[in-house]
Amino acid sequence: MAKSAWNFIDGKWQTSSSGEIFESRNPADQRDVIGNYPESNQADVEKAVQAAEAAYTDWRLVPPPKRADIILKASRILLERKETIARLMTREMGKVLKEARGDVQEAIDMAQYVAGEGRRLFGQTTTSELRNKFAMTVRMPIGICGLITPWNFPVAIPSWKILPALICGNTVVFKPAEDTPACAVEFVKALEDAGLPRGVVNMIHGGVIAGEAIVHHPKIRLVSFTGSSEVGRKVASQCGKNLKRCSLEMGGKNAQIVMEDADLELALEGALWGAFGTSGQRCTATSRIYVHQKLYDRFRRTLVERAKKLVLGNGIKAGVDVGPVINGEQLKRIHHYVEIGVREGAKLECGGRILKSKGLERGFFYEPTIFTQVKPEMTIMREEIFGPVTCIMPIKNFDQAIQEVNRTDYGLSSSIYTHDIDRAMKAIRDIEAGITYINGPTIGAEVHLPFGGVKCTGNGHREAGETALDIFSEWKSVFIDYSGKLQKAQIDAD
Ligand code: UN1
Repeated sequence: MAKSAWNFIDGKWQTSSSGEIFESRNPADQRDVIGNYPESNQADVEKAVQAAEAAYTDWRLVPPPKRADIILKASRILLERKETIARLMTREMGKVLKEARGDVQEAIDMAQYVAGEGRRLFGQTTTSELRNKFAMTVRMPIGICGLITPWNFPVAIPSWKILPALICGNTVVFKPAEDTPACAVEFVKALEDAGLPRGVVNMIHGGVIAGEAIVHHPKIRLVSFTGSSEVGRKVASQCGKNLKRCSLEMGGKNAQIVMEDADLELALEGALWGAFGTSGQRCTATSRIYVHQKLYDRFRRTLVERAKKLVLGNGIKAGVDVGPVINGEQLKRIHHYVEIGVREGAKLECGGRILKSKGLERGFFYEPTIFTQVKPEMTIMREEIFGPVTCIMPIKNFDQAIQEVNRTDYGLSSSIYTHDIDRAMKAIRDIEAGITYINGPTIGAEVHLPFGGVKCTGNGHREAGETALDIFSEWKSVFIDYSGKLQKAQIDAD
């Protein structure tokens, strides 16, 4: 049964003034309608901003440990509802149930981590160059934050943005992806049920119109966006014009290196999980694999064998390894990339087809796909595909591997399988990426460490970890002079 839900503004669930709605449907079976959601417009964003502005007056003064109490309560609520939300997530965006549980767990972890910050939010105390003077730094909230999130981690990523924003004392206008409104509703409900005061988090459903209204709104002082580089660039330039703070987390073209001394079995398991987990729809997904020539044939053969055995299907069913991709447009886009790969001369080792076999005909299923005989300049080796497609290329030595890994516009995640400590250390030093795994796949970052990337992956910020606080707060330097006279810094004494 389709349910309708609404925007959440000033603590009230309400429809959009546009009167228009959009549907959320199950990508594994398009007959299954999850619900109808309002297509919001500028007027809705305006209302949300007004609510966020009014709520900010008091929220910024709530002691951070009290803000943390609410966040911790939300984590308990999410834990109680973990199974229900995970099932809804599999239904709404397709990832297999185990991974959907992981997505909710990531939000629980983030809530627990952020709640701890309520009793930290450390600044510095330091010396002064003058007598009887004290100096320190404190974090200040920024104001109203506009948070725009993607569909691939429909609960985890909203938690990465909303919770650090809240602990710092900001209020929020949140626009979840149009493909996953139901999951976003569940996350916001957990905050509502945890006792978050009205207006502190406001949620607006919708697409480009709502998103642009958020980015353009003069009272929204910060925009945090996770999504494609194409949209990210637009967000950044608009924010640049208005001198708004803007934090971006965009694409990846993440690579795994397998050296000749690697544990082959471990490297294979990692590659299979990194490339095809979440149907390759993670910004951290493994889309390039560089294997030492000594292991190349065995690695290639076994990975292809195993990829062929992966079971595609509705992620709610036990035994299914790979769910559908998010929607028809994305399915076409993935296939288009595969066609380009073939045209440019890469060898399709397996996959490469949209699957319409029995039981899958009403969903968006793409076969796990592996290319070999690839060249660095090929489109499939350069552009982010965001689907179950990976490329394997042989390398002669470590130096070549590092060079190839860095030959990309992106720099999110990376991995090397080796037992050579010197090489591992050099990889940590020389790979241009925000995340490097030693003997682990490119996916699976933990919430208490900074998350983000270099080059075109981001714009210098890091979500998660303590660094998230730097996105959502401003520093103030404070000088307290208790000398009772005018003291002049930098001026030579008479
Ligand atoms: C993303 O794909 O945008 O590191 C986030 C990982 C997950 C988060 C991925 N913890 O793979």
